[in-house]
Amino acid sequence: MNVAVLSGGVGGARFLRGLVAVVDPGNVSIVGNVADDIELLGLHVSPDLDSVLYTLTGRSDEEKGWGRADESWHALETVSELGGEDWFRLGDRDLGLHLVRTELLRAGAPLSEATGTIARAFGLEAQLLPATDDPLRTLLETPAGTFPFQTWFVARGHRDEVDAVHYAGAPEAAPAPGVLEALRDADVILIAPSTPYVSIGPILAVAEIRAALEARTVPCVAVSPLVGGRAVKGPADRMLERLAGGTTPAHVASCYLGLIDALVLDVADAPAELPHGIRPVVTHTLMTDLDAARQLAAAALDAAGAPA
Ligand code: FO1
Repeated sequence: MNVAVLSGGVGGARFLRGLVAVVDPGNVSIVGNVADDIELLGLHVSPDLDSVLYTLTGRSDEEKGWGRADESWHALETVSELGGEDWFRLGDRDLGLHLVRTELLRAGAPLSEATGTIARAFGLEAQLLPATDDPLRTLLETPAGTFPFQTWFVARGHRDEVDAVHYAGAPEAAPAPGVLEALRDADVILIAPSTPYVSIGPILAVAEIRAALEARTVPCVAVSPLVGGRAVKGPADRMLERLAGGTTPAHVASCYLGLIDALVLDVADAPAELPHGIRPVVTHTLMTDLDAARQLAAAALDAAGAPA
């Protein structure tokens, strides 16, 4: 059974770790968000792809959910001493990956090729695909101004309320090689429990990816990132409140109209009435450990009529 998953960073990575425990990782294709990528200290950083890569290859910092386990920060200390940009914390081990990725990109490789090279070297069994090789960036319009994603999220601690989200570059962005094939060959398509506006939204802003989902002939199931109307971590609840008008499962589903057949939601959010015939599937969605993530992935596959 082939499974294609649209995924953001931390929450998506945790879900994917459960998924590859219940289906053959070789049959899993991950379409990852790249709209919060950032150029920093001359390096190209792809936080969401890296969170997935580190998590699935056992290298991630479990507590933070991003960056490497057993990390040290000597390079960043030097950056600070020299008055360089140190607000976005790049650890020594993490920096090694950014050096290699940036070198590959400078030599002319598209991001998808660089990602494939790095993923193979790290022993990733699933296929990790950036949604696009083209420049695609999330911009947050707030009362304090319009900010690139990491400026809003990290530098400003996502304190500013968001009035609108823009995906710069989306009209010109084409799916990266392999993305449409993965969606076409999938028996099931899943949308990971990532923030709809800033993690999944940019992937769906690539017109050919959205069209592929609209034209799907196989089930597509999304997993809500909310538990009891609250985000487990991050700004998903505040964004849904402000941009969709609330944080019920119906508000989450409204982000995926025409794209999903079922929404997996937490017991704390049940019962739920969903629009457009989207089927609610109620389970425990909090991924406290690997077993919980495995059960959530199994529930999503079950909801798609494709039990693991
Ligand atoms: N998140 C933070 O809150 N602060 C950081 O300094 C930070 C650095 C960082 C470095 C590499 C990386 O891959 C991720 C990093 N993140 C950091 C997480 C990142 O901002 C978010 O996880 C995603 O972009 C949101 O999905």
